[in-house]
Amino acid sequence: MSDHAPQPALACIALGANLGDRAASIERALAMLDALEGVRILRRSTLHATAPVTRGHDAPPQPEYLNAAAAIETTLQPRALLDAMLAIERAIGRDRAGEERWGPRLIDLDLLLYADAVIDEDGLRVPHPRMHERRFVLAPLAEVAPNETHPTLGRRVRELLDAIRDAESAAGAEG
Ligand code: A4P
Ligand code: MG
Repeated sequence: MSDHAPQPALACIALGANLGDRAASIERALAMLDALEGVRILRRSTLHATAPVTRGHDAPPQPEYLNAAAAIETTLQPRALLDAMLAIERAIGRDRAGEERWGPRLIDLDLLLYADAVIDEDGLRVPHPRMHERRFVLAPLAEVAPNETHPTLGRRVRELLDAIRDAESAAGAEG
């Protein structure tokens, strides 16, 4: 009998852009993801216009972002998937050496979730360590994977998004 193909895993990816033709960069990144051997996009979100989040960071003023998310099925292992994502960022023209952290970018791809994996290695952390506190990540993600459970917080994506909304409206009510 021949080798079994590896069982595909469900993974979730965030996309963000705030320079250049942002929608085109996101569409191109999605097309390149789907074209990868061992990756199939199951669902993609709409494009969300979001104010740049720079809270707590000494960052210069930035243009508005477009953010999106995709749910994929993949036979790539997490490290190989992240490497492929970083290659897509480079292909779309992101020059990491020439940009500041938290600064504007042509395209940013973050690996949010990979099945129920919890990974904390050099250059690879899954779930993405800041995903649960970011509306610009969770709102698109909730369109494509509302019932995925964050493996360390034990809460579904839509519950994480609701928690942010509640916190924001409580803060708004305080004035
Ligand atoms: N890395 C480790 N784990 C991961 C992972 N799960 N996904 C490593 C992606 N990368 C991961 O990434 C730095 C290194 O993290 C990668 O080389 C990879 O080996 P990066 O994308 O260059 O770093 P960054 O994006 O400058 O910093 P950071 O902290 O990842 O920023 P974020 O979290 O990507 O946030 N506001 C709005 N409205 N919308 C946005 O999209 N994005 C950011 C950047 C800030 N504000 C924003 C938005
Ligand atoms: Mg990033």
